[in-house]
Amino acid sequence: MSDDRLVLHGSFTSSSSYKPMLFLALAGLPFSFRTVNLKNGVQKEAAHLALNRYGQVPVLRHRGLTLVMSNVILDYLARTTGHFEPRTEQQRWQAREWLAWENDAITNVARVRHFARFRPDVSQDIVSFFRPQAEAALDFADRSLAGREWLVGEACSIADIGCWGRMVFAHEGGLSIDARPNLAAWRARLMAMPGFALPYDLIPKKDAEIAGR
Ligand SMILES: N[C@@H](CCC(=O)N[C@@H](CS)C(=O)NCC(=O)O)C(=O)O
Repeated sequence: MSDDRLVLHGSFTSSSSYKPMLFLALAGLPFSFRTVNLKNGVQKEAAHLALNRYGQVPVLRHRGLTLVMSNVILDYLARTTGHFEPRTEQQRWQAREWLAWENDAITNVARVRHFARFRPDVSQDIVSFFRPQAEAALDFADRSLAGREWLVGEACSIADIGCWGRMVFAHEGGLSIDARPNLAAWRARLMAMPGFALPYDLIPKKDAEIAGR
């Protein structure tokens, strides 16, 4: 396979995998998808740990590079392809600021969903602990979108893809986008973009070659 081909390793249940996957789908870029079965613990096997020392997905391989952490991958994709990169330097930094905030705050949405959906074996007190932080993160994003279409500048950027990508499973944790009008309108704008799909429709359950458009 050519070194120039983007290869994304991920899982269909993973919001972190959805983020770069959505970027590639919206950009219409061709790439190869390699599925990592989280349920079977493939992410902790030696072959995967050699790619991602944290034993997680996603991983992006490109031109001899191996990149991990979904927001680092979004940063790389924006820099190397030019898609979803804001126009001015100030905006480009601001987009990275949103990604850093996302990793601090919207991660709580992913935690609520993770423990509510995948860990019925542990006390659900943990969900009660993270829920207020998840609600606060969604409220902050909702307020930030008041009177504007996108988080940064006048067009969709990696800030929007990163923040939306990690809140996409909010409903699986009993959290509501619908109850937040600015977030709901922003989600509708994202959903109207060519190539948009929700994770279970977008991320293959098997290895796949994606043609792009
Ligand atoms: N900060 C990381 C988080 C990655 C992450 O939590 N990945 C999850 C799926 S969303 C995973 O691989 N979980 C399996 C495990 O930790 O064993 C990123 O943004 O990429």
